[in-house]
Amino acid sequence: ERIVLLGAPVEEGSGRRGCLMGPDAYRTAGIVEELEALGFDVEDRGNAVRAAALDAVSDIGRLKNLQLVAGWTRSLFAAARELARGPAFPIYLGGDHSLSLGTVAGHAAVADEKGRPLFVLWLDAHADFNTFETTESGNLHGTPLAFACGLPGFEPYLGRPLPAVLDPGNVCILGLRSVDPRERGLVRAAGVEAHDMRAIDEIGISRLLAPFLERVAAANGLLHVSLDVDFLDPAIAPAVGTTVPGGATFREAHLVMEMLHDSGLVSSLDLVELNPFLDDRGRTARLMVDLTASLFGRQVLDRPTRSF
Ligand code: DIR
Ligand code: MN
Ligand code: MN
Ligand code: MN
Repeated sequence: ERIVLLGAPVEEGSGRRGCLMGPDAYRTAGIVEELEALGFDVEDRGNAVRAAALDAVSDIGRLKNLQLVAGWTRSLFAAARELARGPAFPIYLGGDHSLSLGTVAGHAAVADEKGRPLFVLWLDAHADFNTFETTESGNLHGTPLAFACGLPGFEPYLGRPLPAVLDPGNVCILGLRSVDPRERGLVRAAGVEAHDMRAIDEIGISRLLAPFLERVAAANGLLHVSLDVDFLDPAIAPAVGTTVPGGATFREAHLVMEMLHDSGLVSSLDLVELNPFLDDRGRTARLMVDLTASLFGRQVLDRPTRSF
């Protein structure tokens, strides 16, 4: 089985610098070697290059770096669409979460070509469901899920109509603990399945995830996973610009990855928001690589593959 790595050194969508070093931090932390040790044939395609910033796109109000983010969206959409059509499993090495503006759109377009529904699992402290209207920070990494779900007003990213719109009913967000007031209304109105940390505390992360995986399986869907470093508790993952206390534990995060592996449903992965400038001796980068290894089958004891 083949895995393709594509670096997406995007940092213009977050409020600070450093995510541009993310792809190389994953390489330094051994992502290629760890996946090869699991028996995969890994091809590192290096880093994507941003398309020209569109002059036609004018910066709007307090939105930060809209032209540059639109350039990244266009190049990553094209790259993801090509990789989604191929036989290998793509892993996008971020880069801030605005890279998912392009990757999710690319995978949604190809799922549409294949006549299969795309599902998205969003592992994040934040919902990333802001629009140009609702964003309080102006940071465009807070918008990718709203964009993918077809909310209005994102013309500068990729023009309109979108190649394919993600059904909000096919999205599951896990790990929430920071949602802006107006953003919360959009999440509710769209009907996205969204679980906050309290739900994880009370119900348990596996009991929240399993029914979603059952839905993906029943629909013969493709599943894109977007893993934001801030899904994790900052005590174990300090290398992110938007830490929020009370995140997923080491075991909760690995359990999600292990269940995803057992499901056999995942078809593409974003690793986002790693800011190596904020890391502590590379431990966040290494944890993200270890979580990726769990998603690709690393386990302590052999288990029969579970079906969902
Ligand atoms: C906040 C924080 N909701 C915003 N968002 C993100 O800026 O829109 N932080 N994604 O990582
Ligand atoms: Mn090892
Ligand atoms: Mn995010
Ligand atoms: Mn986040």
